[in-house]
Amino acid sequence: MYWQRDFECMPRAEIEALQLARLQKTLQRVAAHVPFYRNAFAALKLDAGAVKTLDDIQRFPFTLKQDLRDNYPYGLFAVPLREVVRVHSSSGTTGIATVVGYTRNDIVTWSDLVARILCGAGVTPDDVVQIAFGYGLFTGGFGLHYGCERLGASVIPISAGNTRRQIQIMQDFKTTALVCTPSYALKLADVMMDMGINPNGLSLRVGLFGAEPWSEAMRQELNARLGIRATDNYGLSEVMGPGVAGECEECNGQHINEDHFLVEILDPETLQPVAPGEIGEIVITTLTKEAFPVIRYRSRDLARLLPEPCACGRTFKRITRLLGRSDDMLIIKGVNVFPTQIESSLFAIEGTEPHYRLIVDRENNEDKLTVMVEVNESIFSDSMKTQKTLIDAIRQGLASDLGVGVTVKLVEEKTLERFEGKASRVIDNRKF
Ligand code: DLL
Repeated sequence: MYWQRDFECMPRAEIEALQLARLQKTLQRVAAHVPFYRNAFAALKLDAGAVKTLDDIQRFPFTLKQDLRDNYPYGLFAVPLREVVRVHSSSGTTGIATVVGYTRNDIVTWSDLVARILCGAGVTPDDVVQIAFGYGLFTGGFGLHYGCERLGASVIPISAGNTRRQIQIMQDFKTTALVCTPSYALKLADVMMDMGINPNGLSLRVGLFGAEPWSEAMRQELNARLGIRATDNYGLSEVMGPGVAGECEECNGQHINEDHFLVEILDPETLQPVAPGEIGEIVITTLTKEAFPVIRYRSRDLARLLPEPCACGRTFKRITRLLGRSDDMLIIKGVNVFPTQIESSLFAIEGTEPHYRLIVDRENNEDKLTVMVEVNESIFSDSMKTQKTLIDAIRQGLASDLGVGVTVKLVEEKTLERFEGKASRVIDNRKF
């Protein structure tokens, strides 16, 4: 099922022609209206009007999160504030917030792009969609909300938190689609169990999860525990919010809304394109944004393009699920480790629960990674010998999957903090 078939299934040559026309327009608009871009282009003697091919984008400078901060709050807006109808902001964990704006047209586009993602995941106007993303400056709640209304589904704008009430409402209002972070979906599944509610007795059938990295193993867990088909969707506030890319019912990679975003996958070191299908950083240029266009925004997110066409009929390129942000990558004794890799390995081990924490220390000039993982009641109260066997299994599993030795600590079920928004599972105590 498609929301805007003419675009979503456009022949490749037409997509690229449309991208080029929109890119030319965007470059000219930012050069005319945003001093930051005008100056950056002038410094490199770039003529925004002289772009002839999509590859010409490679000559243009990058935009970094720091550039958004330096121009806080409205310095990169390409329209006067009177044309802006919505402002969102991402606080991040460090530094000042970044602020983004939307014109009335931007909101219409955004709603359509999110509707595409919902539709691709199998949501229809008959669905009752519970949005458990926070509503506020975060783009997740409002972004999904407008997309759902655009699609014509019935929206329950419950926002994040108040987990028992979420479940009560899910039961009473016959929610069929759940929208939240994958870690919150896991918490909902746990609390359902505590409340003695069998998810099979609910009406839930599909999950749209995003806003944080998660593993394929976590998808299988959520599918099994909630009786749903869990789909992945990707976006970032600097570029728009949710609606940049999302999975179709094939659940095998996220289609990029390429008529609105030009995506490059670059080697984060050399900043040159990686070979097709290799992992690299997602760099995005918006092609239609009015209030807040960005040129070559360095997301720091790592993924690879899936070159094969998708069975769903969409012609938009797909990215794999995200490996994570390059900032989240842990370097342990020189080995690069992503938290999602650890998650996948833990899932493969019988007896562990899908709740874990990663703690990194430096002792005697050596990195030390401690994996704290919850284990089920019976193992936790079992003999030292059983626990030691499990610890060894986890250590060996991680050593062979990651190529790095770790310390494993088993903790009792339900002792690690649960998340209602984006999970934060890594504590890095190293001083750099
Ligand atoms: O998280 C937008 C969003 C809301 C996307 C709801 C999907 C659903 P930010 O708060 O600006 O915006 O955070 C963006 O979150 O750069 C990624 O690192 C991460 N992220 C978003 N979606 C995914 C995903 C929203 N599906 C940052 N998988 C991005 C992995 C994701 N990471």
